[in-house]
Amino acid sequence: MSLTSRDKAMVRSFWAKVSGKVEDIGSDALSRTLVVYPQTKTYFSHWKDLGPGSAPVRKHGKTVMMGIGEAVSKIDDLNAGLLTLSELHAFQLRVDPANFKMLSHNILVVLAILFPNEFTPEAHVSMDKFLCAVALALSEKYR
Ligand code: HNI
Repeated sequence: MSLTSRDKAMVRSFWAKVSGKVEDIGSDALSRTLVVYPQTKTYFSHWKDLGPGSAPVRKHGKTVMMGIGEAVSKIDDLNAGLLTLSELHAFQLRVDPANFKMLSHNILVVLAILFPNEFTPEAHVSMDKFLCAVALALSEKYR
């Protein structure tokens, strides 16, 4: 299930269309993740307000999506490109890698809602594969 050159081209061109909205995408995706999979809240219990669209959720949602943008730029070698982030999530934050799938799912849902015209079936397939590859690269340091 590796990314083909067509997938990579699709991800890059889709990202170019949506990356100006990283804060909205990240805020909505993280808000949904915390509501739909409430077990994810344990990692953010130090925040004052975990409600949808709250200030910390917006801020962190943007941070996560900037990480996704970084991954787009390192799409040819995600394992090397995301090494530091993988170490952070594995050893310091101790995030169970199962959570990456939940967030990825919500990122896709939000992209479909916010960009119905750009989110073609082809863009959907390639973004899904890309987010899976990102999750795998982030899980690399757990083993
Ligand atoms: Ni994640 C911090 C990127 C998934 C919990 N995370 C970050 C940072 C980036 C980032 C970037 C900031 C790093 C720094 O400070 O140097 N996280 C990503 C990406 C994904 C992801 C690209 C996957 C798509 N993170 C998750 C998931 C969880 C998660 C699924 C838990 C459910 N991340 C955290 C926590 C922090 C964090 C917790 C620290 C935040 C804080 O403010 O304490």
